[in-house]
Amino acid sequence: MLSTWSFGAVANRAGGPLLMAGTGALDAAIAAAAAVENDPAVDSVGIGGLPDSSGRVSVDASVMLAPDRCGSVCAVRGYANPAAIARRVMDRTVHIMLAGDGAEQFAAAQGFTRHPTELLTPQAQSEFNRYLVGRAAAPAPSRLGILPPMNVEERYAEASSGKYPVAPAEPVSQTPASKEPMHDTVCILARDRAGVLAGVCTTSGLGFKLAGRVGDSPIIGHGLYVDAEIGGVSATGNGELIMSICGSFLATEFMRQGRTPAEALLAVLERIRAKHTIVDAHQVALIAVRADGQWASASLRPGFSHCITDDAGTRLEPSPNVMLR
Ligand code: SD4
Repeated sequence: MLSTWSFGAVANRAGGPLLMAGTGALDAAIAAAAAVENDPAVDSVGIGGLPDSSGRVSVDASVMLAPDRCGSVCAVRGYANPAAIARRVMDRTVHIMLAGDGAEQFAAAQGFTRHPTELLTPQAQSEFNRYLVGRAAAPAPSRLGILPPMNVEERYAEASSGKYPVAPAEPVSQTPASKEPMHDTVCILARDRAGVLAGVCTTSGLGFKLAGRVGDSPIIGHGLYVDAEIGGVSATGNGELIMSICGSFLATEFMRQGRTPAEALLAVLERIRAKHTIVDAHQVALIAVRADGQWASASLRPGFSHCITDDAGTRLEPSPNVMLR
């Protein structure tokens, strides 16, 4: 079982023993995901997730075994375990993805219980209050997910008002951000004793995202892709960077072409670097497990850890494959 960030240890502690005891890959991965989703101390997934810019928490998740066995939900409010709901979408519907109200109605019909506080913990509420103070004090539109005016009419109308200063892109610094806070997703790849590979990706999305914004995590091929014959990949970090190049699908295809998991992940990060202006706040990290069990993680910047559970035990380790050192 391979998972993302330091809170991957919460996942692996719950799911790893199941896997070792012979539980199937998907069941073990969903149990691992639920442990993180239900942990209010993790400010990025399920209960305790940071809210959007309107102050409400919404969650996204996907699960995948193979191109014909996948499911996801996005923009779901009030349900702590979107990974399990995504699995029901896979198992009980002819669809792959349900969004918003419809996903919530489906969850209720499937017997999931709505969380009494809509997942917002006092800690997340106080982070939100701090965010509001910061937003009022220093409006930096690009950091709030709102770009400066982009079209000609807006630029013309706003030019004299100074209302939307156009911030220059921040350069990549020599000392890249290496802290883990602000990271928001647990990705889990599990390979069971029978060699079945399963992936789960679950998140409350980027903290303080615009209401309605959906990232890579619930979209098959972006935050997660599994092709049983080749392997599986899952991604975390700035969803917009990952989505722009179909990150998890691309890495899987690189493995299909014969690259090792580490080579495939670094090639995806290279593609992101080539196609974007990378700023200090950007981070992307990926994990991969090939069908034969070979695995790797990689990240754009230092500060990313994976958690691995195998026959030698469970280890939380910094990823050795870092693109921008
Ligand atoms: C998103 N990729 O919603 C997620 C967030 C994340 O570390 O993984 N942050 O864009």
